[in-house]
Amino acid sequence: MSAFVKDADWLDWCANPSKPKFHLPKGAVDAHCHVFGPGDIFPFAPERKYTPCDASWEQLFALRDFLGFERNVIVQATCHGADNRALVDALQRSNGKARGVATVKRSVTDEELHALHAAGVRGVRFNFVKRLVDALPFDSLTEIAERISKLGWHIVIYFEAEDLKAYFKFFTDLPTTVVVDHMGRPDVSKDAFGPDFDLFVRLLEYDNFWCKTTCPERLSKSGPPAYDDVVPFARRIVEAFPGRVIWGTDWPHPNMKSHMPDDGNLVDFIPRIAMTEALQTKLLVANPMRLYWPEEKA
Ligand code: 0GY
Repeated sequence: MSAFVKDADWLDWCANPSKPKFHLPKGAVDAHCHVFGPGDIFPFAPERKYTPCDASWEQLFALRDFLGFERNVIVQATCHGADNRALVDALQRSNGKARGVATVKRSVTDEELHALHAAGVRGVRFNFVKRLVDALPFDSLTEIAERISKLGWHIVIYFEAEDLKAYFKFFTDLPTTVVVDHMGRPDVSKDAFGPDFDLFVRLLEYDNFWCKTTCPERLSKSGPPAYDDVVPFARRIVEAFPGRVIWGTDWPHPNMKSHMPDDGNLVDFIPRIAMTEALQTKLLVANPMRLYWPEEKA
């Protein structure tokens, strides 16, 4: 019996995804995914805001192979807080085929940062989504940013669109490459060329900013399988910033309430937002390789 009971309304990841019709290019990277536990081995954090089902590294790597990806970027999930053991274990079991984004506190030591680097961590995540975390104060984030910049790491930021205006200066003052999760969570019932999304585009005009054109399932109001309402937003970003976009499944899709996506169907979404082979190769191979495996020159 697991020591953890998942939330009553928790939706489990899809155990039987469809085979994508879209053939991923050779070397494709799933650049946003997570592992959960297993809770009996890697306990969920006491301060977590949700308790998920387990989602192990074996299951993640099986999905990678099934969908046709070659590598993963595993992002520390908030249910593990700043305890990165499940992430590090997955990285170490990947034979160099996974890199990671960790969560750290101000109290993290240099030795701990170096150990994370040796395991394959290349970034930290600053999360401003209030339902997921109690955000750290800005001065501690600034201090962490300075320290990790010396390792050549980047910062992944996750926030809600309505908070962008308030955080804009803090974000653009960050001293590293900055990668934005899920296109800054736009309200896709609005115009993809309207003032709200224009503000997000202005953020990406800073050339140290990158964007994950991820999570149609999370953003869509029109829903699966087509997620039509997300297409113009993602396409706008892919076409305006082709050298600074990446893509990932977001498996095992924490906190989905409306439905659980079929990961094969999510892969089939890619050619609708990156419409040429050249854009697809940048999004799925060249860009994530430059960010996470820069030592492997093409
Ligand atoms: C995502 C999105 C979510 C959750 C987390 O770390 C997390 O708990 O990232 C969310 O609930 O929107 O990127 O997986």
